Amino acid sequence: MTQADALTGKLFTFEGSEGSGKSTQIELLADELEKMGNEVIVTREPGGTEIGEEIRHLLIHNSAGNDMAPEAELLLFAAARAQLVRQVVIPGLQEGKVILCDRFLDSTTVYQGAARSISSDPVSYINQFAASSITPDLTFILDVPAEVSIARVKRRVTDLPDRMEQENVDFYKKVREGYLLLARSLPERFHVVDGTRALKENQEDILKTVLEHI
Ligand code: T5A
Repeated sequence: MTQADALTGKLFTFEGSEGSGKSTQIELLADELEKMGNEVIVTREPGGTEIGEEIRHLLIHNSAGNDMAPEAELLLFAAARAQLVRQVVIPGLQEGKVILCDRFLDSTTVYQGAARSISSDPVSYINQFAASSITPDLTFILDVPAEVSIARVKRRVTDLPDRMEQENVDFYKKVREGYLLLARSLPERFHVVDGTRALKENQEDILKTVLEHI
């Protein structure tokens, strides 16, 4: 862990494109870890705090968001993260808890950086500032082809239109490539999981890997 020694907990983050299976695996993992006696916090980005959930609504479900400039989008994701880190992540790590976070700063690197083409310097600086330089102990990337993402998202029924899910296949391909590039550049932090495998197989892989870190 890169943060100060007083932070005795662990932060595991889950990344990947829409429908890749992050939430499903987080839920399964949280159950297992709690049964083993760990104190677990499950949270998500954007969201996880009252302020973050309001920002989430603005980013994802608000129709006015269709005209949002990529730079405004970047700063709103960062604002939600800044709140989550200070209100949930740092206190949880100080209390020795295991935090499972559905998306974190790598989502910004990939979606706003690689897929929306904002240059890497501001993305990287804003990420570090928002996350107070907190780095996950380990990040799982649930990797699925763009077509699988789109098919899974289409199966889901929601009553609100989701702006981010209306992106085309090229966008999802850029997201996937962005994650795989990150994983190649920092192999010690990333663990890539084939999101098209059976749920149980991935559940066992993720649990085994987490147990090696706690
Ligand atoms: N975003 C976010 C940014 O652009 N920048 C940022 O900095 C941040 C933090 C978040 C959006 O915001 C963007 C990225 C996103 O576009 P969201 O609604 O939170 O939006 O979307 P996701 O995080 O992608 O959540 P999803 O629910 O879409 O995907 P999950 O959690 O990966 O998938 P899950 O577990 O819900 O599974 C989807 C379906 O697939 C099935 C499940 O049963 C479910 O039906 N499934 C499988 N089916 C077969 N085999 C498997 N192995 C399966 N695993 C799951």
